[in-house]
Amino acid sequence: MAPTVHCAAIDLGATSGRVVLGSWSKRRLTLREVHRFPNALRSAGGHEYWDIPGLWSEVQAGLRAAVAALPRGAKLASVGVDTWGVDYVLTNDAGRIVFPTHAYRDARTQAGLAHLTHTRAALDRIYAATGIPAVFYNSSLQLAETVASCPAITDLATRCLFLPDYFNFLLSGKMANGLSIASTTQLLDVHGDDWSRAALDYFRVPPVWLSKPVRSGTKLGKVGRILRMNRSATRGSSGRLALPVDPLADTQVIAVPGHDTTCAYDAMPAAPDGGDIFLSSGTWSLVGFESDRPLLGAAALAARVANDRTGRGEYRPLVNVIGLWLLEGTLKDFANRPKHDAEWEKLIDAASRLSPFAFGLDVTDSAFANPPSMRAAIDAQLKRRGLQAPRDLTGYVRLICDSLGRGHADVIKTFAQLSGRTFRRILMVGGGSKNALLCQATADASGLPVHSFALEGSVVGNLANQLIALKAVKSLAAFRADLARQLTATTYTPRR
Ligand code: LFR
Repeated sequence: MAPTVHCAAIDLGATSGRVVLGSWSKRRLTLREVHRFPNALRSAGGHEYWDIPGLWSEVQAGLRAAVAALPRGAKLASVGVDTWGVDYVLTNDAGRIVFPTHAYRDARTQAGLAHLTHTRAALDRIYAATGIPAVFYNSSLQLAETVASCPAITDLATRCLFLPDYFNFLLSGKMANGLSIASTTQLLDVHGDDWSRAALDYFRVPPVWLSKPVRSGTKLGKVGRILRMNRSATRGSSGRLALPVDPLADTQVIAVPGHDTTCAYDAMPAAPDGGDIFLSSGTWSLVGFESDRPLLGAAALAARVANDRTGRGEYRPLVNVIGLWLLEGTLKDFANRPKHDAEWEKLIDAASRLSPFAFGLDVTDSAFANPPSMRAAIDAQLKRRGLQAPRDLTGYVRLICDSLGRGHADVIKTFAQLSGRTFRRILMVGGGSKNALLCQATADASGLPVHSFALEGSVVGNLANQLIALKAVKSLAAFRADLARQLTATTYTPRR
């Protein structure tokens, strides 16, 4: 019988991160969350940043916890990192950070975004070259702003490592850009698997900062070497320096799809006939499908279709809907965020019992990107439209979930029109797949059944890609078939 294979998934999200030990045995995946920690934007001087060293210390704590959770005598075969898209670390050749990492919600890209969207020819050219629409968070706009506002950076930096690339480097000592995360930048050639010269030139990004992206499954090196450098030696009673044992010395660092959304999509127990639309519901709602060709042209650009790539190079046209960021922001304003599942259920239940509003929010409103108060931003939109704001938190929850459901349905309709496909089911993973109101609203608005898997999709996809690289699983299709047998879906049937 094949031995159990143990892998660790490091999954960093904008609001929380986790390290999960995955154990694969008899074609079943067992998950054990060994470390979870909050993540947040850090503001200083009117800008937004990420605490990269802080995240690294959480990653290390998580790896130690994963090792501690292994059955006696077992080894950790590999580790893989996925993160949110677009953000990056600029380093020199030695890997030293030479510029602080801004968070993608920093308003610094607004001027570049306005310039690009008002220059029709450039907008069309960049979309034709990269398949990525102009959105405030794109790495392209962020890098352009960095180079323009701090020109000395072109002397200081020699490498641009996107977040999964950077953590892979800390773990393995190897610098590499990964394909799936590269496809979120608006700098990758949509027709190939290398950087787009046209886009690099337009945004003035030094090409030497980037290397040809590697595919998912690439083995980057062993964890041990770099962690050994980081472990602090302790002085024993004899006065001699003693290094703790290194249980990770044989652990491979495997490049999984570095983009969390790609991992989440890989975890979908999809039918092979292409009739499934995917919804990864978290901070963002990511609505898309898998395809062997990109969706390009004026209509796709107008619909803000992003032609992200899988770790294998295929396409997954997708639209970002604002997602649970709307709800999270509103909960913050009410200082009343549910603390555990039972409290969440109570709130969602109460909101489900309200009668629906006669109107929805325009979820594409750019005022929702990073407002000081989400509730105030919602109220301002409603006021502009001559509509009454909800009376209490329950009312906001109802309005937000129904509006997101409508937002999901609009995207699905556009995808059906643009691709000529007929979608038969919506597969849903991520935090929002536990939200019955959101699932039902999505089914009702789209007229399609929602199969919700209450699954941490990114973690599962991350582990799947490690298992494939380790040859413990034959292919993604084989993994999905096994996973489909293991999972039970809650199905929400459209009510009208
Ligand atoms: C989700 C996600 C989205 C990306 C957004 C910003 O976590 O990765 O796919 O568009 O974050 O990076």
